Amino acid sequence: MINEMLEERKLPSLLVMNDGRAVTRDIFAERRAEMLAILSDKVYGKMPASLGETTWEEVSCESNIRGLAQTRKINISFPTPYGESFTFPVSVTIPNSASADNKLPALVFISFGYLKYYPIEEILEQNVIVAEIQISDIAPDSSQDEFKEKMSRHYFTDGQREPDSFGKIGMWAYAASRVLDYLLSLDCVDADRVGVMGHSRLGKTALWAGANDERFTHIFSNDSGCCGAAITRGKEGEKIPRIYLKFSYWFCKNFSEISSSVEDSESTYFDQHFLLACCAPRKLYVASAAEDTWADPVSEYLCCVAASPAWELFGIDGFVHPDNLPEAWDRFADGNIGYHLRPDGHFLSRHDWMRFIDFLKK
Ligand code: GTR
Repeated sequence: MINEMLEERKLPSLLVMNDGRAVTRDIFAERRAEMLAILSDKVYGKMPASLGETTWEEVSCESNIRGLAQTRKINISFPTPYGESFTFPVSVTIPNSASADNKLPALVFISFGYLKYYPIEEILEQNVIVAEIQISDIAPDSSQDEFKEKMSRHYFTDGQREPDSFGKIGMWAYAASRVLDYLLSLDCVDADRVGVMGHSRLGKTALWAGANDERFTHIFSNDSGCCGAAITRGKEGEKIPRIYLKFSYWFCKNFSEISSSVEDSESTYFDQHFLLACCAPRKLYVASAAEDTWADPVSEYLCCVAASPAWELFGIDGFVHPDNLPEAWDRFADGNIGYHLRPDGHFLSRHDWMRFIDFLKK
């Protein structure tokens, strides 16, 4: 049943190189580079090359959460093309149990800054380090700044972007990688379990961060929908022309070219399973919500199925799932792609967090 549903979406092939060669495990790295190039060029814009080391400075360190943890406020800086560095804050909460002898998993949480999305006490009780960045510190989530403020000011003269320069999603994702630079310098962080997570537009961002930066071992997307974890062809709810109309600043300028054609399988040669496949063979987790029809849980589920062959190429399980669509409360997390369908609508809940943390700790 699921394969038939997928066939109806008429997706471009994941494991065929642009020149027609079949992709084997030995050349998957080349295929990943091709897929990243397509997504960079047409959707999210190019990630800038690193111009030097990321540095950091601790601004404060306080005991927090009933003495369970400490919260360090750190300013992260990285060099930019015009010579000055760009600095943004991150709040890193580290359970007291963490040490060089007891390394803990860590998560970069790309955040809107709403506390209701962050059950921090329960996360800490699970012995996980969380580094929270707030996107407004990196680039405002709006087109009103005309790409002249915060990080943009260091990349564009008078807000002028090249056709393939990154949009806001790319900037937030780039910043998540700079936080990872910091986390990996801490001897209490388990480098084999460092994830990136975000909800909705920030779920798209977490996927793009994880697709690009292979040091992220676990990638978590919550309700990311259109241009995130949902297949575009045949998608319900939000579609490309609409997302482009309202949120073109999330993407590169070239996105305008595909905004009308991406659902036409003849003229577009990619879909969102390419984005998920760029995370292979690492651990990927996609969470959907049953009533979130704007994001489209069915298209998110099918995208996991469509991306799975990239993992299987490595002789490991990709998405292990039954031959039917999920029901609310279903969770499939035996393979290297995990998935759950929560009841209710579009938000980041305690339930989602706890499933993510299980997967990170597994
Ligand atoms: C919606 C947008 C979605 C999703 C969401 C969010 O308005 O259409 O793509 O990203 O915002 O970020 O909450």
